[in-house]
Amino acid sequence: MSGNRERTYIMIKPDGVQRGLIGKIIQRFEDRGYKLIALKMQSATTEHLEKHYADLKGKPFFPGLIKYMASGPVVAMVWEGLDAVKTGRVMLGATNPLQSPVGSIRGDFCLAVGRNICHGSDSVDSAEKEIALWFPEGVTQYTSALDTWVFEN
Ligand code: IDP
Ligand code: MG
Repeated sequence: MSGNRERTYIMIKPDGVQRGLIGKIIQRFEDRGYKLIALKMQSATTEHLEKHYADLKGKPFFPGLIKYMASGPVVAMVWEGLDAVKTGRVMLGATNPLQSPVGSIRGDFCLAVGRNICHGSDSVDSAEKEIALWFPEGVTQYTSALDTWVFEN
């Protein structure tokens, strides 16, 4: 089987929630064959968001980013499947929506880098850290009825 079975942390940001894009974003991951193993809506605190974006502390846009992310609830999710981290990022598009190809989530639904509606882990290592940060209670475990239709083995 090519590709690694991975988990990635995907989050719908406050603008994605307010614009009514939750269903559309989830649909794309379901349609591709990824398995949803954790999901919750949460209004994150500034402290929590500063931990999530710790790598970006010091960037000029950091205060605005935290304010944006704290401006309303987000939808936190964990998706599992082949190459979930890399393919999840491809499905999201580039950080700047104007450079995101049509067909990607950002390329289809948004325009501004500071309002780019979704987040996806950038490596397997960050995915593990982000899943632990957003889901300290753990994720679910179940066998998907689609497994044998989506995976070769
Ligand atoms: P990513 O979300 O594609 O991984 P990062 O570089 O990790 O991009 O940046 C995190 C988030 O910070 C971006 O998704 C975007 O919302 C915001 N951001 C990044 N660069 C800028 C910028 O130049 N201006 C405003 N916001 C930015
Ligand atoms: Mg990032």
